[in-house]
Amino acid sequence: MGIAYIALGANQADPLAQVRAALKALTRLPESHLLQASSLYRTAPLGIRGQPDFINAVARFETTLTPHAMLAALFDVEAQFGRRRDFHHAPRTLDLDLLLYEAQIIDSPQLQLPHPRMHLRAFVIAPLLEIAPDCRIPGRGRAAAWLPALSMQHIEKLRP
Ligand code: PH2
Ligand code: MG
Ligand code: MG
Repeated sequence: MGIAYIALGANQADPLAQVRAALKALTRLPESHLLQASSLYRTAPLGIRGQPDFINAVARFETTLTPHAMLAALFDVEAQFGRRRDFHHAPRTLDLDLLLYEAQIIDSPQLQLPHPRMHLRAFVIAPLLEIAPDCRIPGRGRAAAWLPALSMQHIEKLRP
């Protein structure tokens, strides 16, 4: 049994509805229990130009899936939501990224844990801190310590 954190993101085809529907779909993730979800955030695209704003959120799960099995289950949900992998950073109806799994450090071709760029992304760190204020990122220290450096990234917490 492990605790895992997942980031949700969408910037196509009514992203607000996509992320809401994805949270509902994630309550049916095999061998897993959705414990808590953050607010939804409207966020400016980071590292990509000329794309619409994203809706992002983070959720915490308890699971008996292994990290790789969880990744495969997340790909299944992305596919259900019509995700196409046309090119790197293509606009997406739904992106589900495994951020953390317990304090595991994994560096395989399919999966890197912790997510290698999570500490550089306000759209991950802010929602993560909302549901896990004391969260630590293996190798990077307290998640909260990264937030000040990300203050120029535009994110807006949406009302429930
Ligand atoms: N995801 C990316 C790249 N850039 N920017 C925002 N605001 N939100 C995302 O989810 C996002 C991004 C790659 O997956
Ligand atoms: Mg992804
Ligand atoms: Mg991503």
